Amino acid sequence: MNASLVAKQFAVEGFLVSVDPFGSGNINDTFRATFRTTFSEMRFILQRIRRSVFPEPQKIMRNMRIVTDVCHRKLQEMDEEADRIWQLPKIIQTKDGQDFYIDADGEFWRAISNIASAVSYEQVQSVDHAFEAGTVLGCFQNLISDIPCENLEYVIPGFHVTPDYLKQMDEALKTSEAQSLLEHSREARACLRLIEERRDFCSVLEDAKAAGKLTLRATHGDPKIANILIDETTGKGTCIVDLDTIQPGLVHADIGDAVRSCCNPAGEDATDLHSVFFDMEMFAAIYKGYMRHAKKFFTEEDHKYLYDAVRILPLELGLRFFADYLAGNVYFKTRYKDHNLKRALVQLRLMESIESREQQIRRVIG
Ligand code: GN1
Ligand code: MG
Repeated sequence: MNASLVAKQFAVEGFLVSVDPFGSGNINDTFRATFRTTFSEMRFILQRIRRSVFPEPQKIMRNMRIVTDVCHRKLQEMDEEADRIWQLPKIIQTKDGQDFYIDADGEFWRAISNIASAVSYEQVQSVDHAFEAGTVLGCFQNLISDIPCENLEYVIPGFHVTPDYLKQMDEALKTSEAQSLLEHSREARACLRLIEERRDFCSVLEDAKAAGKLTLRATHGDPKIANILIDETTGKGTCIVDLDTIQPGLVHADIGDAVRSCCNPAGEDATDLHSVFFDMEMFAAIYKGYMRHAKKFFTEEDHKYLYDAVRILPLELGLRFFADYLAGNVYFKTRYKDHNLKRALVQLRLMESIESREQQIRRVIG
């Protein structure tokens, strides 16, 4: 069903003016719908959820309902002492009171409120921007830190379980298609070598979890810089969006992911690998912003694994892109041939840059 027809299924007043593609997600299809009445205009975000990635999309909405209810209540209580207005999307229900809509083709759609007067950037803009990104993630994690994991669903089983991605790569490598890709591409062989050299390291966070050193908490799952919105007027962080991947996990995956995205000023889609490096100034800033709030729930053990988190997330994402390249680009949307291979190379280059700065990074972490 097309997005305009679907938009009209949600409980929004007025006349549908437009539905346009929105954002730059790699998985779901996102649109922004605008409705108008004689006296007002209402915009909301409409998304078609990729069933091959999210096997049970209802679970996304159950988690989102729990998390947004908790956060909205706390944010309202916080108003007095807060240094800014925090925002967080609200679920917009269908006309018959459901949190999602399933169309005639069986496609799963949901609508959430639009965040007012805020912008997002694909790449970090400044040290202040990095600080704000850290502040927003830390604040969000703190808000959800008392939600019991038992209350949350696993929307993507194995999400951010790095050794599972190794298994996916190993499976893909068994196919003749993947072997042929390797045979014909020096870059693909370089990727594989960089990953193989770190095979043992891939289980560092999972081992710490199994040993009881790190515990599961409610996590965002995808706090990349583009998912953190900045208030157009004040320049302060105001919101974290893309709440699809909320599920029990390690806060390390969140902070590692935010760092890998924020401290690479060349961005995920850099075409010149020489432009990719780990920016220490950005790291110091995002870390400082993050700890403002995260210190309220961070333990000593959490602290010990921070460097590993910073190192493993670009490795993990590089591995995910590379495994998808080998498997024929079935998970991430791609815009050109070998896009996933190029993306993998960027992440692995970033990882090497992190490794070469290990001592500096550890000094900042303290
Ligand atoms: C995907 O679709 P998007 O852009 O929100 C991916 C993240 C990656 C990200 C890299 C569910 O997120 O894990 O970090 O691409 N989301 C999922 O850009 O796999
Ligand atoms: Mg996402």
